[in-house]
Amino acid sequence: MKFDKNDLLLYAISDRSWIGDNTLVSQIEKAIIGGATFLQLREKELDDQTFLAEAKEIKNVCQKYKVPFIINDNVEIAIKTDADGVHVGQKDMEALNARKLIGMNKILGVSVQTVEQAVTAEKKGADYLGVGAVFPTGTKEDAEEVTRKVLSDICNSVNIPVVAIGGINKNNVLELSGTGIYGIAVISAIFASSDIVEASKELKQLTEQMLVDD
Ligand code: TZP
Ligand code: MG
Repeated sequence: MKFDKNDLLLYAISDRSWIGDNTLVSQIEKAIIGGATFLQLREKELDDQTFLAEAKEIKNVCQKYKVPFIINDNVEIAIKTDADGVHVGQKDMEALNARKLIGMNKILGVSVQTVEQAVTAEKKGADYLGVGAVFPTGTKEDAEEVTRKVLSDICNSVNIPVVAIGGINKNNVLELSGTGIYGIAVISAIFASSDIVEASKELKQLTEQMLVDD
């Protein structure tokens, strides 16, 4: 088994724009200590060499806590670091290609915004889907909005687990109850916090509550 569906409960996605005087690796470790159950390294600007070195370091932290380690977009770095998987968007490498390159034993996540994209991604080999933005977000400028109905239609249309993403925080996470998701993927609600451990802890508790209310 590559991962347990329940590992998707609190999916933390890194963002170096919030690191300030800290290091990304220490921020990520705090998120995991607080309760993050899945970790995606998302880098948009780094050159390959720096990205690779950083990915190796963060993979070690994830391994220490037995948290699946996923690389955003960059299949080559995922392969080179022997990451647990890779996550691709609709504008990135096609899911089928990514699957061919990483093999069957690695985790493939795909971002989708429609039922059609979701069904296609599952056919092409996705292990889980990220669906959003479910709320307005300032983190991804070109994020398209996905309604609650579409989110729930997607959950009903595929056999792989779905995580919601986009603008999710402690004040709105409970609104996702009843949609059929397995967890939430968050950037700023964790990494923009001045207390990352506490922010993760609180979000995890609320997400568990949201799923129980389901
Ligand atoms: N994809 C859709 S919305 C989003 C991504 C990467 C940004 C999520 O960031 P935040 O800060 O949790 O809204
Ligand atoms: Mg992408």
